[in-house]
Amino acid sequence: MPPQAPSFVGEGPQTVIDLYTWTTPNGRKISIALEELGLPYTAHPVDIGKGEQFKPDFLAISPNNKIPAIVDRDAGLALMESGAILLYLAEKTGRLLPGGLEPRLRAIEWLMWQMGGVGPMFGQVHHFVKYNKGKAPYAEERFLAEAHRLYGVLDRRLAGREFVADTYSIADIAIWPWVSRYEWQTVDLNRYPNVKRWYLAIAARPAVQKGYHVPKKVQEIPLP
Ligand SMILES: N[C@@H](CCC(=O)N[C@@H](CS)C(=O)NCC(=O)O)C(=O)O
Repeated sequence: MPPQAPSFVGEGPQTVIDLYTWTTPNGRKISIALEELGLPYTAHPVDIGKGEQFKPDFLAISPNNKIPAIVDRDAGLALMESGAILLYLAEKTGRLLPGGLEPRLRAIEWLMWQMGGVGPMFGQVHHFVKYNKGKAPYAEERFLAEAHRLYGVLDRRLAGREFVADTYSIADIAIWPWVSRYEWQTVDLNRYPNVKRWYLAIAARPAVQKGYHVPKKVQEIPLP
């Protein structure tokens, strides 16, 4: 049975989640999840290139001075850290996280894999390989090798599986925007056919196509 829409959508005064975000993988995770869930939200751009993440108003919501962060006015709750926000949105709506102990833990397991592995490692690849090429060859080599190892892990996980936790979940939503930077990582997705198939299937989802361009459109979704 398709999941029920959360009861507060479209009822009474508009319930609004304020999303503080920028055009980066961590930010896009949340706009994609909000689009998938059909939750009303307002996106507030925080230009991290201009240092807006250090403004006191933003630090009151996100003390680690990083996007994304949300304020749920319904719940009177401010939250930072994309993994925590995804879990919160899934809990709030009862969607994008499977029921049953093991399926639920599998989704959380792969969400944590993204948070502890893919995000930090791919982030270092972007820093050294894309933005500072030639300055630190050892760091380029080390983080690129780690990125390829992680792509291999993901490819094996997706062999014979549509999504990382079987059904589409916040784990896929957390991983996908990082894979969408495969060109920055100099990674040829043809080397990882299961990842490529999964990536293209998620890229075709209307909610992903909308959420990717929040808070503004920078480019089309890269397609291998
Ligand atoms: N673990 C955090 C990482 C967030 C993060 O690294 N955000 C970056 C953009 S993708 C940021 O705001 N950087 C600004 C800075 O470091 O000053 C999460 O998943 O939310």
